Amino acid sequence: MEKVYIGMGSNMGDSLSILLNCLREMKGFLGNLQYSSLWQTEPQIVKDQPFFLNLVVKGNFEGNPEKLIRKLWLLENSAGRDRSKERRKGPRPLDLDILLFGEHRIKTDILTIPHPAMTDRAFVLVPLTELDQNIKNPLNRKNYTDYLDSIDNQEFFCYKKQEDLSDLLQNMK
Ligand code: PH2
Ligand code: MG
Ligand code: MG
Repeated sequence: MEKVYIGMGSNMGDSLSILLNCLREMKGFLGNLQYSSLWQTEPQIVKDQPFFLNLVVKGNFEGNPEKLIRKLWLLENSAGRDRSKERRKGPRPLDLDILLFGEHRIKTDILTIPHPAMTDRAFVLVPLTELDQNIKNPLNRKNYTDYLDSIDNQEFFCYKKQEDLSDLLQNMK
């Protein structure tokens, strides 16, 4: 069993419902699921697209990283994502990225873990460090909170606090 961190994002369709549904589904294969607050974040890389909703979850996963990414792809698909029709780094109804898989360093055709871009993205680092102040980059032992200092301005706002998300999830049952 490994402790995994997954970045979640959406900026197409009813993003809040899509993310809540996805959280509910992930409880089926991630033990002791915990999540950050939900943040509204300025689009990065491709700037001319709507703001995103982003959060980070952590949980315990039984199986290898390929098994996990295949489960995440199924969830992306069921939220209406069609990679063949979308712009690279552009709008998407659901994006699920494995950020960390225990302390493993992984490079295969389909996966690079730790996620190579996470260290310069406030929309990942803010929710990640909200969940855990003390996690370190397995590549260099640097604490992820330290990367936040060197990030230039990226606008983001708290959209739902952790406790409000948990109320919303409770009410779905
Ligand atoms: N995802 C992207 C590109 N840009 N910007 C924000 N704020 N949040 C994202 O999740 C995001 C992005 C491609 O995956
Ligand atoms: Mg992504
Ligand atoms: Mg992705």
